Amino acid sequence: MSKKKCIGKASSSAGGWGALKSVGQSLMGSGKPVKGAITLLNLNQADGFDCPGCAWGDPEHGSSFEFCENGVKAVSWEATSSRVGPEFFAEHPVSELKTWTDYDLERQGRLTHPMRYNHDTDRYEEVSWQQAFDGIAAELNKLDDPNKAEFYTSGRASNEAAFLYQMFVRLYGTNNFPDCSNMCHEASGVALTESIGIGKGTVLLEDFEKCDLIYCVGQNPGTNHPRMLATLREAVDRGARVCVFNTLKEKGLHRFTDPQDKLEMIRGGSAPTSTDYYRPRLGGDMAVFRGMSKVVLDAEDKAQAEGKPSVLDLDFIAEHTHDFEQYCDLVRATSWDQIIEQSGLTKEEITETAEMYLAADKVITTWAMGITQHLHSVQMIQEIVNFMLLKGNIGREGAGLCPVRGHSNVQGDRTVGINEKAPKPLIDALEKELGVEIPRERGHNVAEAIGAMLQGSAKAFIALGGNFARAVPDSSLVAEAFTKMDLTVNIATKLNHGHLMTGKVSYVLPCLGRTEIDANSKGERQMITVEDSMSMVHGSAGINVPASKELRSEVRIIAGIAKATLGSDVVNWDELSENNDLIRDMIARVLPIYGEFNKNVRRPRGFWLRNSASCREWNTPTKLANFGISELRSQTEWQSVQGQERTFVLQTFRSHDQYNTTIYGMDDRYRGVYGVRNVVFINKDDVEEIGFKDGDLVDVVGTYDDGHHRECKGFRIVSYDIPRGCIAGYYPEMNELVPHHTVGEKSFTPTSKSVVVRLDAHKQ
Ligand SMILES: Nc1nc2c(c(=O)[nH]1)N[C@H]1C(S)=C(S)[C@@H](COP(=O)(O)OP(=O)(O)OC[C@H]3O[C@@H](n4cnc5c(=O)[nH]c(N)nc54)[C@H](O)[C@@H]3O)O[C@H]1N2
Ligand SMILES: Nc1nc2c(c(=O)[nH]1)N[C@H]1C(S)=C(S)[C@@H](COP(=O)(O)OP(=O)(O)OC[C@H]3O[C@@H](n4cnc5c(=O)[nH]c(N)nc54)[C@H](O)[C@@H]3O)O[C@H]1N2
Ligand SMILES: [Mo]
Repeated sequence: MSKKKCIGKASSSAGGWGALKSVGQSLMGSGKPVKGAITLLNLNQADGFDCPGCAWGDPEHGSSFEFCENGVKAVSWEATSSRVGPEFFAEHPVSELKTWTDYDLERQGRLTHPMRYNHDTDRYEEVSWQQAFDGIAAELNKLDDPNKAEFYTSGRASNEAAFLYQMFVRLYGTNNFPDCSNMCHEASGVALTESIGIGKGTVLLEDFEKCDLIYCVGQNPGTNHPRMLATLREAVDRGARVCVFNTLKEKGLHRFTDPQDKLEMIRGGSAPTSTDYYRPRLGGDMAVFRGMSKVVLDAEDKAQAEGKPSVLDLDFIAEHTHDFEQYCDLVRATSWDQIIEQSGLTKEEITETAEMYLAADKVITTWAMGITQHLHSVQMIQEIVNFMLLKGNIGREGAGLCPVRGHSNVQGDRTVGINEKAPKPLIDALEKELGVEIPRERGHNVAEAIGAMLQGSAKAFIALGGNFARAVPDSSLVAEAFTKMDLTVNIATKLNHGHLMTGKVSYVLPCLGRTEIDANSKGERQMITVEDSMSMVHGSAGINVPASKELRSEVRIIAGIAKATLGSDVVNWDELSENNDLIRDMIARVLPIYGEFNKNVRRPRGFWLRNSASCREWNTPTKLANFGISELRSQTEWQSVQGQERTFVLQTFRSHDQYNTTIYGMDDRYRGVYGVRNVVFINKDDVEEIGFKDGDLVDVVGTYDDGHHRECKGFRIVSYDIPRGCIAGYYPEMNELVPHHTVGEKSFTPTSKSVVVRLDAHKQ
């Protein structure tokens, strides 16, 4: 990590030597040598472990890790030899640790012992596992209403752990399942379920090898899904078009140097990852896609008038879709003026991009947080679907929808039942399996859990991984709410700020990570499973000796809490915690889509969970793929700040050196920022207009008039190539500015990519 704070030259392409150098630094971890090299050789191997880096699919096990800087960082961060044990906690009171940065906390290494917070000494102190389980059970059983407990899940939890967890929580009596997905791809799930009857993407990795055009929308794969760059680059290489829509010029979406290609590395070469690049304003993508549909429908009118063949797939539309005519009326009724103003693109640009679509036979659209974290994300995604339906680009080879998931098993966690909406088929099947009644009322998502915490009605909080306190909006308000709770429990690998927001009774329970050997009491090795963005399910078994003898698998920890809380009358928790095969058998009984789960998962590349939409089977109420009928918003946040002095729309995103709230280092190489994270990226004309210059410090102030003052003080201005009126900064630092009550319509996802703020001169 560089010590000096500076804004310098950005890398010329993504990947390459910069990636290797960064990988080298990662392998050094926190200064102590790690088992990195050997560990990495087993990453994504048929009998190795699944990369905890992201949810992009694996082409074939065994060849991916070398060029994936993200994966290397994630693995070496976990496989460090530094330890945070009882001595560490004896030395550092919690009030002191609270003053540390996210980076410094996690850098201390792996948690090693179950710990309980002692208010008298202000320290976490060692307890036995049984004491922890009994203590947690006592608090949970004290609550007069199980709905007063919140059970959070972060997307690294395995299918087995997540399934066991949801079974425990539902038997305990609630569907309160706030999870990281609520802050992430929830809008994709909601939109796709309504439109095509399944909340998942419809493509396989192989489809990328066959398509003619990829729209890559609102995502930064160079940092967040580096293995996707190779896919994009190959597509460009074989003559497909890759059309990017991104508010910023992201390095990885221009050129990529493949660190696996020795010749290219030596020559300093790189190859393009896109062919066309457009830069809509924040929140402007629905207008872009509406505009493109307008061009396509105009082309259809023209073709019909001239007696030429249709440009649409009329057979598909007739056989498979609902509300096409209504959609056509809506598109025709939307004015170009509104489309241009909202999107930030010209009519010519939109026409150009739509013509690519008209010319292409097989089209894939991918997207991530630049699309899902707005107020109207659900409608925006449905507009993408509408556009894709026009030419039947869903459910055939080389074409389809691809929401690119974040956490490595966030999709699988949902499939096995982490869902506050309590899906009826799942609850029915669970009741049948267990022979008892399961609650059916909807539980809390993240936004509702925050609401309950702030009101004081939530009394207990248990987290299966993650860093809720830092990942959520209004983070300092939420942190304070934690201190009023009766019980807070974190099952985690590394210490983070969430663990320091202690309730009356608090535990930190250390678990095995993906890289570590998971063995039961007889020493028999256990495997877990995960599901990637392409619905491929595969096994994962760690190879490293666990960071401490005390560590337990997530499965064993959940079983321990469950047994202490509920007893073993309904479920034999001990038996399940000894053998993950038994959990998989149970999953397959409850969710038949897994088929012969244990057999399937032992195939070399795992297996594919059948996706109804990709087979053109539409599990919607109309039994058809629905065109989503929503007008453009009358005003996006960007439009609302026009003419207001010093007021901007802020997007909060990731630097190149972080994994969500885990900060690996202080550099953002691809954006030319080194050694500093408290920055705001602004268009240089905007900087000038508001009377500042590059490098000046500003206070970024929230403008929502709801009685809570939001401010990030002393952030440094970085002049950047970004549309006027739009600014950007890093999460989680800027979560202070995201109001918890501005959430997406129907998705309830915090609007982390469109926050209205004002920039004031910095005051001490
Ligand atoms: N190294 C690393 N890998 C990760 C993560 C990490 O933190 N670090 N996090 C993981 C997780 S959980 C997730 S969800 C994914 C996140 O993956 P991404 O979605 O790539 O994450 P962000 O950094 O939030 O980047 C958002 C991108 O969208 C663009 N954007 C923002 N608003 C708009 C808009 O309105 N329109 C358009 N067209 N573009 C917009 C931004 O300029 C930026 O390039 O990555 C996963 N992988
Ligand atoms: N402003 C703003 N806020 C955002 C976002 C944004 O773009 N902008 N993005 C949102 C998104 S997309 C997401 S997904 C959320 C992320 O929210 P979370 O998933 O809650 O956060 P992470 O930072 O991924 O969690 C990191 C912690 O997970 C623990 N951990 C790591 N590996 C394991 C493991 O194997 N098992 C267990 N039990 N614990 C483990 C470690 O203790 C580590 O400190 O944040 C959201 N918040
Ligand atoms: Mo995410």
